[in-house]
This record gives sequence, C-alpha cells and structure tokens, in this order.
Amino acid sequence: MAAAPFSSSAPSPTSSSRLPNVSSSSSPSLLSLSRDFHKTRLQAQFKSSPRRNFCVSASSLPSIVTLLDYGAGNVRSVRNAIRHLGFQIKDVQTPADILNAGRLIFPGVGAFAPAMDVLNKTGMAEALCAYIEKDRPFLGICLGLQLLFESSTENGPVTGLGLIPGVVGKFDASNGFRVPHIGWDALQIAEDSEILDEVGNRHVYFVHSYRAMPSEENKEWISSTCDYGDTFIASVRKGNVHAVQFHPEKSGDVGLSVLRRFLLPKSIPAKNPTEGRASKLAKRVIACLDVRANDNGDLVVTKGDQYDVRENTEENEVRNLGKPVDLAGQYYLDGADEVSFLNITGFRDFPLGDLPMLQVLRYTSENVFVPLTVGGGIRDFTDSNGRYYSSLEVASEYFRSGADKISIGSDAVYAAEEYLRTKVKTGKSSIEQISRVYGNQAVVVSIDPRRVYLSSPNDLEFKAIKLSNPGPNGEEYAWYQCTVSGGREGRPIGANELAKAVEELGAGEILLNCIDCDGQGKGFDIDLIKLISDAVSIPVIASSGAGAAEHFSEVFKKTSASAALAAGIFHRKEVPIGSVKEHLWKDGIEVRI
Ligand code: 1PR
Repeated sequence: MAAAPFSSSAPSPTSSSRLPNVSSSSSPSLLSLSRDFHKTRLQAQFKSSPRRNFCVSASSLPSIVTLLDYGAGNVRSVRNAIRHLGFQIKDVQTPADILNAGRLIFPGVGAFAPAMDVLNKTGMAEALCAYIEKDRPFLGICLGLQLLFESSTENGPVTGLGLIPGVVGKFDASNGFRVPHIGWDALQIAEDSEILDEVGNRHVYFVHSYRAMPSEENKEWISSTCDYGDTFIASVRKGNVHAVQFHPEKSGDVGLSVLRRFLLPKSIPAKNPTEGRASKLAKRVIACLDVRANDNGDLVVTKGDQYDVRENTEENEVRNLGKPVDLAGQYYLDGADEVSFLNITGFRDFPLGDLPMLQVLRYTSENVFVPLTVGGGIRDFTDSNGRYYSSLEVASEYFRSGADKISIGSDAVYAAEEYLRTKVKTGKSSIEQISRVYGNQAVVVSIDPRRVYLSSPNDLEFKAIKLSNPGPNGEEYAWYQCTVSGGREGRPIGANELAKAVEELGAGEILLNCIDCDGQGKGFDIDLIKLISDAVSIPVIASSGAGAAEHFSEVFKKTSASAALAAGIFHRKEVPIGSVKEHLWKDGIEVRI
C-alpha cells in the first residue's frame, strides 16, 4: 500500500480540516507563492514539447466520477488516469456525496488503521457500507479492497468495513519471497469479472505487504487471485461492486483498460484476450533519469561516467541528454516498468526550493502510468529563514506531486551509521519517519558504493568478498564503501552493513548503484549485487554499468535482483527498452511485454 499522511505528524493538503481531502490535486502548499513566480518559465520549459502528445484523446463524454480521497499519498495518479480517460472528478466532501455518487472510486492508500479511523470519524464508513450494500458502482483500489474485509492484522487487529469475510494479513517473507510484493505480476482470473476482460495473461502492478486470502466464506466474491508465496485475492467483484489489490492507474495500458471498463461498463464489448504471456512476477526494467540544473539553470537529464557528469571539453559543461518530462514519457511508451528521477544535486540544494523537479513530476504523472520514483535531497532541513522542514515534509511534497516512491541516498547512510553505533531506532530518521506514514514499500534507499580493493579480507569490520575479476593490482578481494553527496565523500560503512541496517529501519527496496561501473557499459557488478540481494529480504534494484541486453540477462540469472536499472544506454539510444525485454524473454526470464 502507499501513502497516508493523515496521521498527526504528517503534513496534509487539508491539514486545516478534519474532513477527508476534497481539494484538487493542485493542493495549496507552503510553496504556492513562489510557484506562481516560476510558473511562466516552467511552462515554457516543460510544456513546449510536441512529444507530450501521446495520451489517449479524451472523448467528449460528460461523465463524472466521484472520488473518495481522504488526503493521503499519490492519489494524483488515479486522478490523472481518470482524466486521461475523459472523465471529470467530483471529490467526496460529505457522506452524502458517497450516497449520491453515480460511480465511486476509492483509491485507499496508507495503513489500514488510520484509514478506518478517518472513515469512522467522518461518517464515511457508514455511507460506504450503505452504498456498496445497494450494489452501486464501486471500485476500490489496493487498501480500498482490503478495507472491505472484516479486519486486518496491520498494526492490529483492526476492524474493517466487514462487507467481505476474511482477515487481511502480512505476506510471509520466510519462504524466500521478498516483502513488500513490488512489481508486475500475473493474475488467475477466477470468473468473468467484467473489468478484467482485457487483462488476460498480462501483468499488472502491485505494491503491498498485506493481502487478503481466499476462503470458503469469501469465494463468491473472488474474481481473480495471484500467486506470491501463497495464493492471495487480487480482485473481488459482486454485481456492480469491484475492488482490486493491484494499481490499475500504475499498470500502463492494461490498467487503463481496467479503469475504462469500470467507467464505461456497457459501451465496451466483452473481449477474451489471447495475447499476453504473463505467468509470474516479472523482473522489472527501469529507466533512470539523473536530473540537475545545467549552467543556464535549466533542468536537464544528465549522465555521468563514474558520477562525473561534466563534458570533457574546455567549457566543462554539464552533459545534457534531454528534457526530463519528454524522456520519461518516451520511456513509458517504450515499455519501461518504472521511471526513476534522481535529483543528483539534491544533497546540496533544498529540494522544496527546487520547484522545477516538483513540476517535472506533476507533468510526467499526467501521462506516465507506471510507477515513478524520485530521489535527491530527502532529509531534514532548516532554510535560511530558520524554518525547519522534516524529511517527511519533503517526501510528502514529492508524493503529492506524483511520486509513488521516494529514494533516500546520503541521509540513509547517516541514519544507518547512527543505528549501527547506538543499536537504537529513534523513529526520527528519514527512513523511519517516511515509512511509518507512507509504508515501507514507498521508501527506497539508494546506495552509492565504491570498491576498495584488498589483497586479503582479514581484520576488516566490513564485509569483504572474493572478486570474480581481480582488481587493478591483482587484488582478489574488495569491500564496498558507501559514499554520500553524490560519491564525493566515502563513509565508514560498507554496502552490506548499510543494506541490512536500512531494511531494519524500514526501507522497502534498495537501489544498488556502483560508482566503479557507472556509465562504463561493461555490465553490472555481479559480485556486489549478489552480496546485497542475498543479505536482505526486500527487493533489490541492480544499477550501474548496463551496456547491452545480455547484461540484464546476466544480472537476473546470477543474482536474485528484482529489477535492473539503466540510464546511459537508453539515453544514447544504443539499446531500446523493447530489445532488452525481448532478449530477456527469449532467455527464459519473465518480463512484462
Ligand atoms: O544523497 O539523498 O541527495 O540522493 C542523491 C541521489 O543522486 C542518489 O540516489 C545518488 O545515487 C544520485 N547521484 C548523485 N550524484 C550522482 C552523479 O551521477 N554524479 N547519480 C548521482 C547516480 C547513478 C545511477 C545511474 C546508474 C546507471 N546515478 O542511478 O543512473 O549508475 O547508469 P548507467 O546505466 O549509465 O551505468 P541524496
């Protein structure tokens, strides 16, 4: 599940109100004044591109869909998907709005307990039950499915709406399956579910740690299941009431077809798709955009060689490989399973002062319906006026702007060092703060390690490994030293120690870079990726060094990485994403095609 800043400490667009968030996606924030100031320039920078015209043309449908958004995480994506399909949105402001809805979407986000708390306190729970019991058109998404059940063990037991028999429980990580369940998985469609007519054997995007299980008592509700360690309920349907555990708004064209069939049930003929070959969780191929302002102050996609992003020319300018929104849109069309933005100078700038980055997210999320991750500068910060911003506030602004996950680099290193030194979880680190409110599946830790070669592994407090290929002076061993500030400073902590510590602190995924391999095109650092993916039970994204489709096969065959990320080969158009996936598929590796 994602996102829930409706707990007391979290900033919310509706923090002045006890009612659920009924504001539009352009919620007012601390930054609205300066946003106006930048608007004209930003529009010129982002809106001019002809490549952004890749959305489905909105029909002239006058239809309105009612959205229940109680002020949490990335509901912007659901809004964008609904609008993309040509519908207008009416936000629920009172329980009566639920009862009067013609068609209601409930994208539940965040944790079970605080969501139920809001629904109960505002009278929405009662209205939802009445609406669903009358068989009115309803679509619950993710937590919006789980809340229909009797209870959840998430920070509980916590009582749910009780419309479907069953208890929502946590995935069991002990059987070797990584938790959270993040990625594109296959469904077993149990019966004609109407809205899943175009899904068939295609992958859809899941991100959650809790799930409902099929039973005798709830079998009449089940419209599809998914296998991940055990068989869990992927969707339910009874009459006009639907709910899905996966995220249609993040599942590309297939997900949009699910939403379209819910919104226009009668107008689309039933279809039994024969295409698609999904059978299990796919290995993800991620396109990464390292973003920073160039010397003219424009935000550009850049790419380094071992983290040096400046051209080897007299001018020494920042390498410019394109516009972030355009490239992200292109990679979505090319089949990227996820797009990551790393604001690579975020460690020295204040990201909430970096309005273009927020604007990049907003524009990208209008047309890109796969998960978006953003990193760079997520930490507590006090500005020059003495105003303190918690890392949670920084992350919240990113989530509100369209991010599904945030990625923490330098600050995660400091937090892990502190945790390993004191053995105490203070609850105050950025990882802990953000995962507590948004769930650990929304928190990625980006590790930037550099090899330190050794001739012998003895007497070292950090985990060293025997290398497959010896170092420059024949060294047979290395440890991987973590760095901060974009690789500028080495820290006294190894990648292995960091990965385990951040998992304990609440990270849900690791983005594993390697400074030695970055931009070299010689393949991923298999030794490093094996070391880390064996050390943790959360998903690991292999990064740095991809130069050919074969490198992706190699990393998936030799390690248990869940995803592989590349930048340079995609930006320079050397190997298209489609070719990478085709190659993986031919090599017997499950991918979303
Ligand atoms: O420390 O929380 O502010 O986060 C900063 C973020 O910016 C970190 O995630 C860090 O990895 C990233 N970063 C900082 N400086 C650089 C740089 O390049 N000078 N980029 C940088 C890191 C690494 C990859 C890259 C892969 C694939 N980029 O993500 O995209 O290595 O490249 P390739 O396929 O071309 O080999 P904070």
